[in-house]
Parts: sequence; structure tokens; C-alpha cells
Amino acid sequence: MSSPWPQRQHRLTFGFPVPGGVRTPDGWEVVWTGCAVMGILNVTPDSFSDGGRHAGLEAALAHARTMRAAGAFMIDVGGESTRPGADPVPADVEVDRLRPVLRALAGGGVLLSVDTLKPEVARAALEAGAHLVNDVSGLRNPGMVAVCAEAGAAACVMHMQGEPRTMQHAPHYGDVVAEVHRYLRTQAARVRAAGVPSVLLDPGLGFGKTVEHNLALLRALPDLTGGEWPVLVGASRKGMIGRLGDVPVASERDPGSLALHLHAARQGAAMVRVHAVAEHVQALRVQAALDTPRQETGPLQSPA
Ligand code: 7PM
Repeated sequence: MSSPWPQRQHRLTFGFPVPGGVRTPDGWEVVWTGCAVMGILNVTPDSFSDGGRHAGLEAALAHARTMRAAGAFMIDVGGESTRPGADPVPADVEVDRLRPVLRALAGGGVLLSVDTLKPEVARAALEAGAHLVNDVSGLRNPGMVAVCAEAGAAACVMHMQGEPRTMQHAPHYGDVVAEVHRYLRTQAARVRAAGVPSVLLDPGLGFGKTVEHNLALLRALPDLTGGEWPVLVGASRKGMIGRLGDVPVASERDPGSLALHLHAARQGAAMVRVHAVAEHVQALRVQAALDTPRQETGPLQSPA
């Protein structure tokens, strides 16, 4: 019997050469099988789960290199905390945090994304070596679409209700799954039509959503992962893991985050955004082996 959770192939296309990219008529294409890991690199002094330990350049680079060695497929560099209740950071401050990190990591053989809401920050980050723009507002700002299209950068289109400062006050939906999926599909089509070479879709767990909203979106994941675009899921150390796992301290939520991300991978997620890279890479490799049909793994070894 074949596996109920086949390891699917995913692809992203870029308008410029990227690590692991193969030249095609459409651009430089990166293809992978199963669920890849995006490692979170916060370069904010107030990053919520590590108290800003990686704010210094050297510490940030060391953390990035550790994640790359552990098997991270992409590193997501963020200079502005998008956590609920966070105050916005001026663009020049955000660029000053991101630029040295991206310059140092560019050419290091790992895909780099930049987590920002601001087109001018995204432009500076792409010039400094980022390949993909991770915009938690889903490229609502037309300026952000223009920056990605001009640079040939891929984009992550995430769903967020409201804005980071107030989004968790009273999240409300008629039908959360229908509304989030419709938003993602509409934005993906709009962004592609404007010339952005490819997109990742992200339901945006915790971004203007209650735990029940998040669970409804996770149950409906096959509907999203069955579509045209690779899907990114990010639950690492978030409030829902705290609530469901009864873990008040964010830095202690990796086991619950891993459980949720393994589930997402089995529902077809192409990538998970995580703090604990080594743990996720190891667990996803084991899961991939379990989900690979026998004939693809070759003959069983006879006992020695
Ligand atoms: C507090 C709560 C602080 C949440 C930081 C966060 C996502 C993201 C973030 C996500 C994509 C974090 C989040 N979450 N980008 N950026 N998807 N694409 O966990 O789920 O770092 S910020």
C-alpha cells in the first residue's frame, strides 16, 4: 500500500541566481521534496523568545551558521518585531539591523528571506543579498509588490487580520477558512500578475486569530496545500502552543511546535518557520523516511 502522506515536490522561481537554483526559461528555479525548514533569525533587541541575545552582529552570524549547518533550507532575517502589541520600528533602524547580517550571509549557500512590512526595507535587504521577501501583511502595500517584481524576488504572502499592534484584541471571522484562503489566492494571483516570479502562501497562525481560528486553518490545510503554490506554516513558540501544551514560557515550547509542524508537513506544507532548526530537521527526516513508499528506498538490508 502506498503512503497516505506522499512526499511532494515543491518549487520557487527567482529572477536572479540563488543558492541551489537551476536556470530555466522562467528564471532560477529551486526544487525540493517534502517539508523544508526556515530558521528564524531575529536581529531585534526585543525578540520575544530569546531576549535579544542575537541582537549583536557576531551573535546573529553565529546563530545563522549553526542553523545552516543543522540543515536550514532558508534563513528568515527579521529586524522589526511583528509580535502582537509591538511598536513599529523606523525604516532606517530596521535597515541598519538587517544589512550587515544579510551582507555577511549572502554567498554562504543558503536561501535568505527578509521579514519586513516596508518596501524601502525590502529593497535595501534585497540589495544586501536577500532572495525572498516575507511580508506578514501579505504584500497589501502595492509598493512592496513593485519592489519584489523589479528585483525578481519571490515573496511569502501571509494572511493577517488587522495590524501587529492590535491584531490580537478581538479577532473575528464569519468563516475563517474561506476568508483566509480566498485572501491568499487573490493576493497570490495579484502579486504574480504584477511580475513577482513565485510566491509562498502562509495562513498566518496567530496573526489576528484565536487558537480556534488557528486550529480550523490547520484542519483545512490540505485545501491550501493542494493548490498551485507551496505553503509555509509558522507556529514556533507561539501563544497557541502555550495554550494547547500548557507552557507559559515561550522558550519552552519547542516540543509542541515540533508536533504541530510535523502535522503540517503531513498535510502537505512545503516549509515550516522555526526556532529549533536541528530538532525539526531531524524529526522531518525521520517522518520523510516513514512516508516514503518502500520501493523508493531500495531493498531491505538482510540482517548481518
Ligand atoms: C511574537 C509572536 C513574536 C509572533 C514574534 C512572532 C510568522 C512570520 C512571524 C509566520 C511568516 C514569530 C512571530 N511569524 N512570517 N513572522 N509566518 N511567514 O514567531 O507565521 O517570529 S513573527
